[in-house]
Amino acid sequence: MLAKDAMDHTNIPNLPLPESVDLSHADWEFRNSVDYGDFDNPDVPNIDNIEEGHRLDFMISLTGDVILIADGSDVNYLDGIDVNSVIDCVEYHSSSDAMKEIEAELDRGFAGVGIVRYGGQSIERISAGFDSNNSSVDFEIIEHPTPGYQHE
Ligand SMILES: [Ca+2]
Ligand SMILES: [Ca+2]
Ligand SMILES: [Ca+2]
Ligand SMILES: [Ca+2]
Repeated sequence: MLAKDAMDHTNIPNLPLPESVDLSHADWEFRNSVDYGDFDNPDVPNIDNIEEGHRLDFMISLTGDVILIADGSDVNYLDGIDVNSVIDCVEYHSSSDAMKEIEAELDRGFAGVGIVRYGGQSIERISAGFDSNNSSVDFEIIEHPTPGYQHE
C-alpha cells in the first residue's frame, strides 16, 4: 500500500473524518523532502520525488490521470519513459469521452468511468493478477476504499 501521507485520516486533530481511511500502516509513503510541511511517518519508508525543483507532495487528479510504475532502468524521464521498463500502467478518467494520454499498448481503456468527485469511492482491480491492459475491463468502481485488501 502506497500512501500520499501515511496517517490515520479518520482521526486528524481538528479535522476528524470518520468516513475516511487509516493509512498509518502503509508500506510506503510519498514524501517530498523539499516540501517542509509534508507529513513524515517515521515508521513508514518514504518515496521521494525525483523531479528537480518540484516542491509539492505527490498528487493525482480526482477526475483523470495516469499512474505508471516503471522498473527504474530508464533514468531519464524527461524524454518519456521507455515502454520496456514499464511494470504496469493505469489510466483513469471519470468520462469515457476523455482523450487518451497514454499509449494503447500500456492501457487501451479507462478505469473509473463514472466516478464521482469527493464521492468516497475507490477504483479497484476486479481480480488480482488479471491484467488485460485495458483498464475499462480490468477495474471497477466500489463505494468505499478497502486499503490493504484486494477485491473479492
Ligand atoms: Ca506526503
Ligand atoms: Ca516516512
Ligand atoms: Ca526516457
Ligand atoms: Ca496493466
